[in-house]
Amino acid sequence: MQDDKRNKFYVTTPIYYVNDVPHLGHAYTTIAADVIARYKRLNGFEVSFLTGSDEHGQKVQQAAQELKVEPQVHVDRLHTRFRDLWTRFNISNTDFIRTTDERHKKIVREILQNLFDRGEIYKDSYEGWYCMPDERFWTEKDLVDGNCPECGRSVDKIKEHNYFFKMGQHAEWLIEHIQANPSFIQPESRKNEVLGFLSKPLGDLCISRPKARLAWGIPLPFDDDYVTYVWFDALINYISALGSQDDAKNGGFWPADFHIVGKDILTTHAVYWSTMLKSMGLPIPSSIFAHGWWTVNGKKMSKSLHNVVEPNLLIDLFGVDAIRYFLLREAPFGQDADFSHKALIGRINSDLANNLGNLLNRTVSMIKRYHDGKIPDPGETNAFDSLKDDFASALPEIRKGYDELSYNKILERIWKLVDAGNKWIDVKAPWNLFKTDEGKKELAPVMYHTAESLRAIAVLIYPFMPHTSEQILIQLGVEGGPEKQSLDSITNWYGLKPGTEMQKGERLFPRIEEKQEQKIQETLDAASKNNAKPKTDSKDGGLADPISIEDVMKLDLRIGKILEAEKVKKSKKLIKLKVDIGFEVRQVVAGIATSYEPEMLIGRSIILVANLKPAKLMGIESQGMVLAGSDDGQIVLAGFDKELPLGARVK
Ligand code: ME8
Repeated sequence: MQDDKRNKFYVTTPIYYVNDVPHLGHAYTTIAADVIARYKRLNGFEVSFLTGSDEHGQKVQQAAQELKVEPQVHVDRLHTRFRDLWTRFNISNTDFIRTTDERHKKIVREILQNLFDRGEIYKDSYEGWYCMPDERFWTEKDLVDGNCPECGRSVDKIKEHNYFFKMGQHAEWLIEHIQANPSFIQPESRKNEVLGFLSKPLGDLCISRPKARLAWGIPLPFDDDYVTYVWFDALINYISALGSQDDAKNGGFWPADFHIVGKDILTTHAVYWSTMLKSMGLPIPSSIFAHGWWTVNGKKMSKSLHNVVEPNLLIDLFGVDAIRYFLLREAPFGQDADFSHKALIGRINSDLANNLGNLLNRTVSMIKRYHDGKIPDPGETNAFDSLKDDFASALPEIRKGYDELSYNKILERIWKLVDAGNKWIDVKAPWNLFKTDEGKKELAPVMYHTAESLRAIAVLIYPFMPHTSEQILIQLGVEGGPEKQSLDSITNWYGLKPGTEMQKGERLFPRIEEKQEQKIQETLDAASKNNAKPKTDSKDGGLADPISIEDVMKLDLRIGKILEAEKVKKSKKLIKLKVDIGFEVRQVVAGIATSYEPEMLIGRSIILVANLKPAKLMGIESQGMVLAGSDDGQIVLAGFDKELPLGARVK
């Protein structure tokens, strides 16, 4: 990390796909970035903290088509779900970039033109396998069982002209850089994944998509028939948000100190982005941190699995800071973790209510009782320095934790200090000191140091739990909020002014009792039932009633080949097909236009329900039905790994 970079610190999150529902996984990354941003501010850094939304591409175009609105209208509506969630989570981002912002599109086009002029981008014909949902090309050897290696869905063979970025020339220096800079890819364990990727020949990157296939993107400045590949567009957000590629004009924030991303997008950041920057003549980021997954019952959260944990509901039930704390305390940042409400409630009751809440409540009520609600005088003696020393010795460990983004270790260390505060009260037993005149002499310094330890804890937890930190400081009568405190004030101690009147504050972290827990569980169950309601076309539930083998045999399924395809006028969904099933040619009307362009269909093998009674769709007779599956509105035609003769029966 470049702590000496002119006292400026730049941290980013991925820009999230605007058409996804924001879930706890997205919140995780964004909260983690918020914590380091707040920590750096406490250390006097000027911080640029960027998040945003990724708004171009096939899925957005398709969803907008289905809703019969312009894509821009669609993304204008959708991106606010992320913005609003970040406000609720108390995220202190300094900017929110959208890839449809003019400022972004302008810089993307400038960069493309510059690379093209310098011969870093060239046009070539390309033949490969294309995964529509992922908008990615694959080579034959990338495919797994003939399917997309990323999402497992079917791929289409596509031959077309496209533009390529000369990425292949960059492998050597990148490997050297990764090996020479251990903090470039963090955690350490992820480094080998990237090196493994780079050990295979690194090809050039296809960075265009023909407009005929995908119109919703940034047009290439040197060829209006193409738009920019979403990843080439999206990665540039980290530069375009700064307003310029020119260091003098971008406020001196580049290179980024941390790109915080999930492990799914490490390669795009470590390889695509680094090589893009190199050919743009810009330094590469100091560090890319790829964290682990939040799973539910061992499965990655995903909209299509209906298992996403809805963050707004969690905030309503448990409060913002409890969730921020839990997410970063529960598992090491680089590793996967399984989410459960039970574990969350467990942490709230033990760490927050019993430990921190208890320290606060005891301190405040004793100062009220013994010192009239005013911060007492610590006196001259250093006989009470043991608590102060505990805090001072923890600070270097905590700082180191931030350099490595070991959030769970930082919190663990802070909670040892919370325990030390509680233990101090137990050992000093102010209630006994209050009983005798001799004891009363010690009472004021004991209570001062107790209160001061609480101030120090408020400062330490500020990056993780800003609201709680603020509330504790209010109760201690400290003015100006946590941002006005500094980490050095923990070593210097004596931050509280004797005689300051304490203030009434919110009751923080009441215990969640068993009865309440039951109610919470009911609310969550109801919500997840709603979430899990199978759609009629869902792949993971909603099975129809059983049928017999005789019923199955009634279906006459045949292999066919599409000879002609054209869109049905005035229909967004229907395509009229001519299908050869060996012994005759059928006219079939299929509802697949949201996922297939007619040109893509010609010559394709399909499976036809050949004995379906003819029916009219928009006045056109359909003599059969084409088999297809769907995932989140994406329709995928059924087919076979190997060519079969036309008219062959499928059983
Ligand atoms: O990939 N656990 O956007 P995206 C933890 N637009 N983190 C998770 C998660 C989970 N279960 N699910 C998602 C994109 N995330 C691109 C990024 S950047 C130039 C373009 C988090 O909406 C995690 O940070 O699919 C992951 O990398 C990111 O969301 C993916 O967000």
